[in-house]
Amino acid sequence: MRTQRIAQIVTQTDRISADLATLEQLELSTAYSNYICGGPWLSCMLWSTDGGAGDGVLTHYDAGAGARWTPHAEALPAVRELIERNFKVAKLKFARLGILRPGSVIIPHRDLLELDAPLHRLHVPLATDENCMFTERNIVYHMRRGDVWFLDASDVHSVACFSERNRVHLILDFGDDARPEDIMCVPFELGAGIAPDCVIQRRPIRAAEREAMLALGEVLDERNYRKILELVIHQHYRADGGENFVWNTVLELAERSRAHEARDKLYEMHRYYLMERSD
Ligand code: YCP
Ligand code: CO
Repeated sequence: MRTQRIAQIVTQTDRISADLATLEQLELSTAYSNYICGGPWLSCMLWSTDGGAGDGVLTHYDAGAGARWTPHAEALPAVRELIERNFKVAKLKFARLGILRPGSVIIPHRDLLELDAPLHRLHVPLATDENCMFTERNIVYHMRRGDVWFLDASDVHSVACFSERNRVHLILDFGDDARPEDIMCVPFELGAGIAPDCVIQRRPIRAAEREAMLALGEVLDERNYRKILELVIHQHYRADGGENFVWNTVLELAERSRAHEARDKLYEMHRYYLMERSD
């Protein structure tokens, strides 16, 4: 199934706002923060395959123990009700809240590489604004509050939170065997992909900007390679540099540089985020 908005639901209520305030008080997981530049990725597991809140890493939960609510769900009753009212939990494996802090970006990556069986992933933005952006391949788009999105997480994606406030998404993972009627309480139509009204148009990148990025190879070293990657990701959200701009640019600037240690680290990261990983 391709990435697309499949429905819209009510997410803006005082009780949800109260839950989002409570969320700040809970002990959150920092798992997957290595995917982020400029801050942590915080998550709160609400439903898992073994009922434990766990450490937030999907491969660390017991797959056959009986999926159910975690203790965190009790602290967030409105979010729990939102899930129960709109989604069918029979094939639900994980439900979690993911928080991205202002100024953070997610490195372009593919998910699920480390899982034995693929998942069907949905995103429901609970707190977001027009300065929060998603990228799939080279399409930059908004997921608006109250939208329910199906996300093909096996495709390369990236995120930016340039809002002044936290971006909070509810992320639901259903088993590979879930059919559309096993996912939502109301039937939904599958469409053709990311609707044009969600897409953010970027101007083409200027040649001088591209050169400026590649010239960063001159200062690249083993201390700043993540910062340089972050800068290139920021540029991708400003202007369209073409398919695979971020990874092509960092690997090319690394090739041009004499910083062999940093170059090798970037190649290792590229492999981990896009091709192969076991954890
Ligand atoms: C995402 N993928 O793309 C998640 C968040 C990193 C892995 C954390 O939203
Ligand atoms: Co992801």
